[in-house]
Amino acid sequence: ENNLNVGNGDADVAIKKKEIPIVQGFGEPLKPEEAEPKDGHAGEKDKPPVLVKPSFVFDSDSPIYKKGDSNQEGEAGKAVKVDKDKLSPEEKKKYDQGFTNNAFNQYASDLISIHRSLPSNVDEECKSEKYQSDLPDTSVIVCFHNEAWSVLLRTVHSVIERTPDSLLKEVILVDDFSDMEHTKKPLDDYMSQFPKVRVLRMEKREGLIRARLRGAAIAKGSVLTYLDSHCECMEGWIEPLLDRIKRDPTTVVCPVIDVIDDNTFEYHYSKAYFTNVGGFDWSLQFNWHAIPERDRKNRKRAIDPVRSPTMAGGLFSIDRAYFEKLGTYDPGFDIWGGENLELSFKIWMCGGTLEIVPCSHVGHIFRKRSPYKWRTGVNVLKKNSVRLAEVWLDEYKEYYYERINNQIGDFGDVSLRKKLRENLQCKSFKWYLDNIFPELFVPGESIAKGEVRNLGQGGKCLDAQIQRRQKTKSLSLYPCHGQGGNQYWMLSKDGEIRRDESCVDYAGQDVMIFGCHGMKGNQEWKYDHQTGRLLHSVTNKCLEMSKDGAKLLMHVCDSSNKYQQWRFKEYNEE
Ligand code: LR7
Ligand code: MN
Repeated sequence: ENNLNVGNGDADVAIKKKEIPIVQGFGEPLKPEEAEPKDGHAGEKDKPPVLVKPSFVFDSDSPIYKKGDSNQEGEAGKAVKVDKDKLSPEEKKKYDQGFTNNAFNQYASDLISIHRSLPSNVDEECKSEKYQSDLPDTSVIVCFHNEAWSVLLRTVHSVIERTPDSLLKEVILVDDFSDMEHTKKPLDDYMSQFPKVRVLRMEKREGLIRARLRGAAIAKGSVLTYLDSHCECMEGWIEPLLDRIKRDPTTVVCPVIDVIDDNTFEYHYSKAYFTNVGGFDWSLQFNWHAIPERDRKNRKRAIDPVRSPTMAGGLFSIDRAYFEKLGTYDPGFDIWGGENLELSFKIWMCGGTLEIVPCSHVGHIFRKRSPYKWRTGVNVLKKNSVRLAEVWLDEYKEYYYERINNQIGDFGDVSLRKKLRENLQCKSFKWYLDNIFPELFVPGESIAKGEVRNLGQGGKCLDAQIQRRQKTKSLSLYPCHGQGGNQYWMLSKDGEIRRDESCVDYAGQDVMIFGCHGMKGNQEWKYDHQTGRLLHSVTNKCLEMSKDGAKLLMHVCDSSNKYQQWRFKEYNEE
């Protein structure tokens, strides 16, 4: 079962981990098609799909093994539209099975050449960029657990075909104990034609992080480049990355991660102008946000590398010796998650630099759910995050623990990791926040925090499950569960009732959740700890729970009305 819950697995405090990464501003998702008008390739949806054999049968006659001619499905990164209704019952079954097994449209991928071409509308300025000669070579390490055949092969081919031979030391495929048939002998047989590709197998399911460490242990390139197993590298992807590392081996670099649509496999090239950087929130989730003003000012061109507080995790290059010096990853991290923040914090706190390089592009299939098994009985992600917090967050770890209701559980032994931090003489987490990520809202700066309980009869708590892809949603009431999660709020000095980058907002209709804009207005509330009143400044109305506890109302303030009285779990006297 998938353990993506915060807290002790209560469904009400579940958070969603997936999101489209193209985000402009905090919590303001920008869909790829809004970023730029599409150079219309509509009108192709009625083409009947070319049928291929089941994807684990290697059949060199299948069109997907040939270099596509320009009108083959998906060429130039175009969308493949399969009309499911027109498929035979047998094909339909295959189609559904593809989604079930992978959480993306495997059926569509199986129609696309594993050598397909990608869009050519790349940033003009990148075309004329010059990189140093004698760049260091790299090992490309791809870990996978049950990756679809055509998708895995397309990942590998995009690396082999679009990395200059002199820069590609090897490709290391680490099979994290897959059980799908095609990942065994068929994969070995197929890859045996490429002297640079090595397939490494884990003897048991280790999870992504230990699989990556195993890959690193045998790698010979002077740089390590990690990719997920469902990527497509664009022409010219590696040079801009290696160039930065050659200038300074303590610079760790990420490409721009373009979205490959999980349904149509359309490749959405994201122009340099829209480059985002990584952040995180206090549930220790990675997120994207716009380049902050202070960096924007210093940039001459949109294609200049930009500092990023964190990395998404999957796609980056690092000097091999530097990775070792930093103590690689915490080998106590299981299955998935947390390692991206561990490495990010470590890079900055221990003297390195983390950058996103706008002229390097790699596509990644973003999924809405995790298709494979995690572990049963443990909240893996939480355990990884607690280890991370214990070692790197100093006193700030409490803010994460509040979010999981202090149920930190058994996180194992972290003494070696603490020793590592000591030996490297890394800076404090406070230094990191002050200097690298000053944009982050720190709960300590808040006046009140925790659950917000109504004192009327049957008093409920303010509750919202906030997914970043949703632009707006209404604030609701729910029986208080005392788990933090979706009922955790902070009252900022500016009168915002917020969780991370989301604020309670009233514009005259329903009480909503919006991205915080920092301009007070509809997001300014005055809380009176004595009376429990939550007054909305602009409208002069008070937040009220309806008598039946079903909904939130905004009414004329009435100090005798219990239903207008609220209690934050924690209040800090000035
Ligand atoms: O047990 C496992 N063993 C594995 O080898 C579980 C997963 N894996 C492999 C898997 O096959 C895949 O290649 O690990 C890779 C990552 O897993 P995904 O693709 O299911 O998850 P993801 O894309 O959401 O993963 C993101 O977060 C992870 C946290 O541990 C890693 O850092 C991934 O590398 C990261 N992916 C990216 O950064 C791509 C951009 C996503 C964003 C934002
Ligand atoms: Mn992935």
